[in-house]
Amino acid sequence: MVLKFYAPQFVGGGIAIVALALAEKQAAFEFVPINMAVKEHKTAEYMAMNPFGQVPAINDDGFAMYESRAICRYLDERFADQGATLVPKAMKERAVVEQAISVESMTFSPPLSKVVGELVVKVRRGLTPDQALADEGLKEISDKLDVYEVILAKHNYLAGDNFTLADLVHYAYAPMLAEKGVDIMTVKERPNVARWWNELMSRPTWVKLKAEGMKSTV
Ligand SMILES: N[C@@H](CCC(=O)N[C@@H](CS)C(=O)NCC(=O)O)C(=O)O
Repeated sequence: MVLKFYAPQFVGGGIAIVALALAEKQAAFEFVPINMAVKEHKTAEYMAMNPFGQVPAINDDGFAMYESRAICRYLDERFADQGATLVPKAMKERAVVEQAISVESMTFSPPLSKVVGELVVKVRRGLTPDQALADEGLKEISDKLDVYEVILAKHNYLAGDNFTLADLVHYAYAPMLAEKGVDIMTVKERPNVARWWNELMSRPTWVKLKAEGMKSTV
């Protein structure tokens, strides 16, 4: 049975990175749209796959899992012989990728998702954003990006000269801010971050996903 991908028709957050990983792996899958407005992610059937009642989730012939980064790692092994290699097999190369993913999930994403919560989600819901909270988050991200600038001066991508899952996880939130006119990724003070980010934003799989949205491949 073909792998099922459960998510709303929205390219953002963990949903975006799983959708992009599927595209990078050239994986066959069925997209199952989840309507969050009517709480389809809280039904007993859905929560049997993800007891946290959150999107995204996958079901690979009876093997269900959630947590976007964990799903991406699974997809990389599940479709090992096709598409891009997201996590290298060699121990030290893999360790460097995992190191960069830890930085993203522990220190980059938390302030970024806080800023997205204020400047994107609240605005979408007609609520007033807390600008002080957003500014605090932006300062934290800016400090991280200063270090990314040092790293990206040494090699093309975050974990070496190849695109890996370490880069892919960064598609979760930063594009959502850019769509609201908040540019933190391509400022001229960080030319290597800007080069890296512009390259990520023009990666063909991403351009296609943004243009076409989520679509089954079977
Ligand atoms: N760490 C999880 C986060 C999942 C998550 O926060 N999903 C949000 C949408 S982006 C959600 O389902 N929110 C609805 C809810 O929590 O009820 C992942 O990376 O998959």
